[in-house]
Amino acid sequence: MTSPIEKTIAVNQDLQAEKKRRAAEQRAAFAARGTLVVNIVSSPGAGKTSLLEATAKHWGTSRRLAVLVGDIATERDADRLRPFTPVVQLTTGGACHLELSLIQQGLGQLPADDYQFLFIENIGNLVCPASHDLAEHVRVALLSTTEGDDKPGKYPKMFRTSQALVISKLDLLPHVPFSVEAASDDARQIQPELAIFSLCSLTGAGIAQWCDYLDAMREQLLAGQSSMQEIPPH
Ligand SMILES: Nc1nc2c(ncn2[C@@H]2O[C@H](COP(=O)(O)OP(=O)(O)OP(=O)(O)O)[C@@H](O)[C@H]2O)c(=O)[nH]1
Ligand SMILES: [Mg+2]
Repeated sequence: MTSPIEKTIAVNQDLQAEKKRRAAEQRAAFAARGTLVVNIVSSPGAGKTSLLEATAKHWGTSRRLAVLVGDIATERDADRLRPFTPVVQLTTGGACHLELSLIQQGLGQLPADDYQFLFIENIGNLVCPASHDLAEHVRVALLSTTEGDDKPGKYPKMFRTSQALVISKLDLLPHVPFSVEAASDDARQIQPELAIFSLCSLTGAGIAQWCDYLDAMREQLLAGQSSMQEIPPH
């Protein structure tokens, strides 16, 4: 006879398997439409919205992009992004991460479904969002120079499950004790394959290289390269 604990474990495993299946299905649907989905994660205030503003400004009308932006409360980030791109604000009312079901609701509120790039700005938090697959093709961890270069090792799951690390607020380097090399080495100890960029969203320094990376990732997606499917386990 199975014990209640065994039953609970079995139900949990079924739920996890179902979530995984749904995320894989949605990821394939995005790929079939030619949409590269980029999930940006960071602590609060690291510069996610600023990076999206800078990205949208850099590309202007040359790319079709849209943003689903998550927050616990307010439409403030959507208000900031609206002059540059179609955007839907997702508010969780308290939850510390976005889930795929909310992403799918947000998709229905976007004015089109043929974007080249769909950005998801996750809730500011280096812990919970690491455990939720939002059907993204690329997970980007953003770390700002004001947070300290020791953070990758302290929040390993976030960096292990990401494909790219963006070090932001580069303009503040002269004023803060932060080593780009130390942060990069720490992150690569956890995830050796990480692509790493340093930039400043306010001046635009490094934004062109970041945008080139996104273009290259979309090219890989369109070419159906298997590496795109290799999302590290969440
Ligand atoms: N000096 C400097 N400030 C920046 C840079 N990027 C963002 N900021 C500032 O950092 C603050 C937070 O930036 P946001 O873009 O709102 O950060 P966020 O990660 O979207 O914040 P949440 O959505 O609340 O988690 C703002 O005052 C920005 O102007 C940068 O490259 N350099
Ligand atoms: Mg924001």
